[in-house]
Amino acid sequence: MRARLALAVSGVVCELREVMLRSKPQGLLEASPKGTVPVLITRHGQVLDQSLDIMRWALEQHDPDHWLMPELGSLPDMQALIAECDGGFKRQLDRYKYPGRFASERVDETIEQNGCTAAQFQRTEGARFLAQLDAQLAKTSHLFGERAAWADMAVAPFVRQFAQTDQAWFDQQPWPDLQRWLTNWLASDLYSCTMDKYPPWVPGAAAVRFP
Ligand SMILES: N[C@@H](CCC(=O)N[C@@H](CS)C(=O)NCC(=O)O)C(=O)O
Repeated sequence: MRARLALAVSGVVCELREVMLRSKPQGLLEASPKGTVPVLITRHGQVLDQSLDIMRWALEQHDPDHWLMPELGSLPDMQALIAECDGGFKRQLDRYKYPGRFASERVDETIEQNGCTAAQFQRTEGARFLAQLDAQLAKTSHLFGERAAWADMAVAPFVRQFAQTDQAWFDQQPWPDLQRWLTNWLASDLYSCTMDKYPPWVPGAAAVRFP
């Protein structure tokens, strides 16, 4: 989603190959043995296999909406917020969303004493980052000013996942500005274009252009 957002806004056209994670094409694993998506191969053969690197690369080619030049703060400020998202918050999101996958992790005694599940504990931890975003969004309509920038687009997909894990709970939280920001993003054309579905790529398939 992150890669598609940046490619879409930049207008840098690529050949899109949809991957089913349970059946990864050999070419994907040859390009990037870690086998995660997204992967972007530039026309010079450079392999980018981190979504943030792909975003950055696309925006460095063409950044018509100035996502790399926020209205408030700087590029390093945005990077610091994205690092918080990709560090602690993503870890909490994964454990909240997929508690079964992390069931073998040691459950801290304090969680047990407080009578909450490990998933609820992670939700509470993740909520601190979301409250921080809400406070930032109370000042301006986007994270770094009145217009969207790179940090909004890098963080929003994970906030969406967190919200959708228990939408009723998320809707009840005292985060009106975060809720407004997420709702507006989910209603945007940019978001819709990242949600378009494509058939899984198979060798010899006709090239699919994106955006
Ligand atoms: N840090 C990487 C994480 C990429 C990642 O974990 N992608 C997931 C899908 S969203 C994946 O490919 N998982 C591999 C799998 O499930 O086999 C990035 O931001 O690009």
